[in-house]
Amino acid sequence: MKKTEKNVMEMLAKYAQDKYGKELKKCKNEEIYYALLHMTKDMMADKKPISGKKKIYYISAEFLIGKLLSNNLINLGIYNALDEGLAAIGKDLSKIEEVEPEPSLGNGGLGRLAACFLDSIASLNLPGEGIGLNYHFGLFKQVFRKRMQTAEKNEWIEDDSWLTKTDTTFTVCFGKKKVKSRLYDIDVVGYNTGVNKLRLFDIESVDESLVEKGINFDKTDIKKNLTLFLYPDDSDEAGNLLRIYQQYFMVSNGAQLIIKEMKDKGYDLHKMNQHAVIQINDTHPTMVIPELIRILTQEEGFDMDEAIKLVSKTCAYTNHTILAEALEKWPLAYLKKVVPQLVPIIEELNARVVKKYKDERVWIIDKDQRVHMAHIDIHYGFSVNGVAAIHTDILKQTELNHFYNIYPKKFNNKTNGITFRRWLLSCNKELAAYLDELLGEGYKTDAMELEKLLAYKDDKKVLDRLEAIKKEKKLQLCDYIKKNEKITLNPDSIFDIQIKRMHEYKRQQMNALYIIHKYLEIKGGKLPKRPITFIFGAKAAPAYIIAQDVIHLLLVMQKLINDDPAVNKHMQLVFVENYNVTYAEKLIPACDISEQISLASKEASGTGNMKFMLNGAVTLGTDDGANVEIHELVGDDNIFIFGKDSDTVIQHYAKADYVSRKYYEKDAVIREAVDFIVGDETLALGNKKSLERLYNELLNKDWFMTLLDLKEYIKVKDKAFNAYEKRTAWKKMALVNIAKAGFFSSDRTIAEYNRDIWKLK
Ligand code: 26Q
Repeated sequence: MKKTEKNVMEMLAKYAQDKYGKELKKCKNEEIYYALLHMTKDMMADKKPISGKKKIYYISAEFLIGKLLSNNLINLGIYNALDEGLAAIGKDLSKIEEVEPEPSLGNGGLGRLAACFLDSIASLNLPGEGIGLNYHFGLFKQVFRKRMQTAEKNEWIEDDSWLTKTDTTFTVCFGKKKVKSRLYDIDVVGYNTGVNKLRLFDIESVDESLVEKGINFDKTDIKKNLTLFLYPDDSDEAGNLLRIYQQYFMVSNGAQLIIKEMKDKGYDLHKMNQHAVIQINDTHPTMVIPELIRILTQEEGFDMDEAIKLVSKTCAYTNHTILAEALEKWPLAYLKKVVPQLVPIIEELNARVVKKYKDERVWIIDKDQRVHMAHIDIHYGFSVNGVAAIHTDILKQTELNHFYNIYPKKFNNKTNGITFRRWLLSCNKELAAYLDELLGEGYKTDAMELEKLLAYKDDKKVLDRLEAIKKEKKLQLCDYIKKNEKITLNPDSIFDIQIKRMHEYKRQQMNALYIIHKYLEIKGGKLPKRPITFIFGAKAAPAYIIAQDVIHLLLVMQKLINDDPAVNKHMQLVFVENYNVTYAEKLIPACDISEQISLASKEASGTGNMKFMLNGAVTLGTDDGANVEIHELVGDDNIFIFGKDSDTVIQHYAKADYVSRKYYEKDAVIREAVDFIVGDETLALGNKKSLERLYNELLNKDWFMTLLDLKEYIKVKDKAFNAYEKRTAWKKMALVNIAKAGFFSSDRTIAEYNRDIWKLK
């Protein structure tokens, strides 16, 4: 036994003895998990907090952190020692990790990005904190009933958890209503560095018993419900008001915390921007700007001009979307109801803009008395960034062009990244170990070193080993899916995976139409060269009806295909239930073809695309978001690109000349696939209303232009499946994708944020 292994095992044995009064060997996995949790928390508490003159506060409504045990152990440098030590006494660390519930604090990309960023900020030894909310049930748990999505509360907080209750409390006022907050911390340990914190605020008076059936609850009593759920249904006024309550609660606590820290450290508040930089993650935390101005002017004696200037030098904004419906515009009347104290500040901010600019498109309050949150950020922050090159270009040239003309210097790009600690070292230990062997461990801190792998492009031994690792990960996934979905998959088939939030712009419905097409081909006797397994994972917002219909269609197809012995030999379909970070960690390493098929111009970046690439999958995608940069890095030969480009799509919107029915009418293949949605086979298994609604949507609206790209998608997807048969060439493609993934390390992204925006050290 090596020294560290002996030490950590001895330490763990002591924790187990103290807590359960028994030998480690006699402990159940669950007991070992809690012993490890306490040991790890104590080790992190003993580590040096990362400090410095200036700190980044990353404020975000979502932090999709995933399970923490494995990552914390890796970053503390004790994973392998524990893994081996536990194995020596007949215990399996990967089974122990399963005991941990996954925190449910995010929807998707934006929340997961925030979590990757916290890991990289700490790993680059930069002082930084996440500021957010401690949602008790977070995002709903997805349960399928009658092949439909239903939503249940997602309980993740246990008595023993990574959360540490602190003594910090604040009072947050909503007009005359006062609410007491309480701060909970989660330690964020960097890779071989020190510790930062994720600070999650809660209400003291939260009442979990308010939740009725599913995720319904009384939306009126905010003293009890404020932190129950993430993004409760926003289809009605009460839901919208609750979102504003949550947002203000988050930023008011954040602002109070930042000011308190400044004072505790003896800093001059007038120099706030030298000690703090606030990154506003999408518009959800925008109210931090007027809130800070309010506090400085009303409680700290600043005059308005200085307060505005100072806050503007402290706040920076990241945009994550160009979808009009996702850009927050709150009716001024709602703000008056929830946060009347901010309204005069927002009106003042608007008045200054109106005085300076005649162009109404840049005003904060529009003629319908709606407050455009992004406009506050752009006028009163010092930096505006998009999250991939094409996304930033579109912001500059179209969506935010009138702002870009005013503030060209504020705009900058920060292409997203992912933490390789979670998305390689933790979720694909087999691949990481092999890379260690081939390349040394330098790539773990300098991801660009992965390029050294290119030297092995023609080395049969290396290619075969990569293939063997992929096979192993597929077998592990098959086991997991068997256990969770009760479906037996064929590990020798091609794994084609689309996992992400369910949304029309991401076009899962286009993938569904391909699957229908393939099903019809197989029924007609045209068989694929090798069986294909189509895998989906996605949650749809409870109020987003068409997205629910797409889930329904796919679950109907799943039943139809998997139950048909003539078909299931050649293709299988599984839509995994309750897709989350934990599931992603199993799915991504097992993937052959990564589906990134959004309508060009609509996916700001995507980050799943990067995770798949890093794990040796080949992308089938449109030139959208970060796919464009993946395409540039790997070249035409190592990616499958299809579809109309973003300029063409933007033109279609500008001219309003896309008519989906035309594509349906002129092409028999498209017609057959679309008609199948409401054919006898599907209606026998599915809900008529839902399937007809989806059919009509595709024919009469198809806002995200599914039928525009369907034919080319079918062609290029078939090409990808055929390419898979040229095994050596395919394995080379996988190798090139891994080798070129280094650019997408969030360490690179964070280094750029720091160099251009935060300027911490
Ligand atoms: C807004 C108003 C009302 C209700 C909900 C919302 C809302 C909630 C969540 C708007 C947006 C979100 C989340 C957005 C998101 O996850 N965006 C993704 O961000 C990733 C990280 O930058 C990108 O990679 C993805 O392309 C982008 O879709």
